Amino acid sequence: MDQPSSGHAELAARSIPAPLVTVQQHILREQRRFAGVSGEFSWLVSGITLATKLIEAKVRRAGLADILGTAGEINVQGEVQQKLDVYANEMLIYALGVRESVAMLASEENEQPLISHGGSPHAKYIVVFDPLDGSSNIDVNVSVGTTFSILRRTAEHLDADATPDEILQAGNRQIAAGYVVYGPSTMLVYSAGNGVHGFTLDPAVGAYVLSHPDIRMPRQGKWYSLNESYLDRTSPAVQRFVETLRHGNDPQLAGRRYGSRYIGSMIADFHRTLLKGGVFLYPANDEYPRGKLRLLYEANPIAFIAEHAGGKASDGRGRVLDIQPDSVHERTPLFVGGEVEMSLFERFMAAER
Ligand code: FDP
Repeated sequence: MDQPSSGHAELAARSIPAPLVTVQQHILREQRRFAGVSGEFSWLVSGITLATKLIEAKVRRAGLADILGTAGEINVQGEVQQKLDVYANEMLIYALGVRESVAMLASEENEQPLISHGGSPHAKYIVVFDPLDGSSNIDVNVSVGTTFSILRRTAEHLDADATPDEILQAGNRQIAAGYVVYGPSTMLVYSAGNGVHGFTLDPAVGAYVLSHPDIRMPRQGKWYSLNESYLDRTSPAVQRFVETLRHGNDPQLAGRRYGSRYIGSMIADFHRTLLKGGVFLYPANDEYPRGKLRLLYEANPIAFIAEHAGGKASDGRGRVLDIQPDSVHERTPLFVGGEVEMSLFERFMAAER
């Protein structure tokens, strides 16, 4: 006589497909493996996923904005049209501001950080973000993104308001970071220090589902990515580095001659570099003597993701994640890529010193 089957075997027998793993499930699963990580953290991340879904819905309609009403006018829903980056900022502030675990928010769009749950003993996190990076590309239907970095408060006692200097932490103290790229599909790339994982937004169910577990950056790629128009205004070492990639004339490159890819939307350029390999660079030049990209909410999350995927990120002198920031909106040069490109880069920079 047949033995009664267990629930598990029964499910398998009915050949129910493996359930989707959402970002929330993934974080909860990870938390079980690390003592001392509370549910507050996954609730915080759900603020980011909620806000970015609202942003993505708006980005998808960007091309229709002119039909529905121009900026400053009342549209058919009776809402005043807003610039997308202002909207994106408001959504993140709204979704994160109601999370009790968030003590302070700092955004590219706000001169000063915003205190959200001052004095709450539960408010132990700080979130720094760029709500819509690459926004100058929206008009021409090019991918844009949101970057974020999560820090722990540094004050010993949480019963006092967070102070802006608590934001000024080196990137190596990020407890999680990532970005969302609004491209042909919308994808969240995230790390809490235990691998880099990609979740694609399934529009049918409205959830980010695990599509790219444990992303590793290829050791060597075939593209470099920079705004080449500035090249003759950067340092000779950077110029030599790019020339060498182009000609493939260094033994370390094993004869590979690199091609060029530059979108001009950092997250899209970095996302390609993460998945396909190569190097993305935004060096200092005479127009931006300290580089253009912002350390806390652009370079740091990108560097965190790159390192946890086996790549490297440098400001030309050392590790991006070791830079001690002096101000919330400070800029930095950024060179980020795979092992082969970055070790060649470091050699060229060292030779210049
Ligand atoms: P944007 O000004 O469109 O927001 O950080 C800002 C940024 O875009 C990056 O996304 C992008 O990589 C860079 O500026 C492009 O700058 P250049 O036009 O100087 O190449």
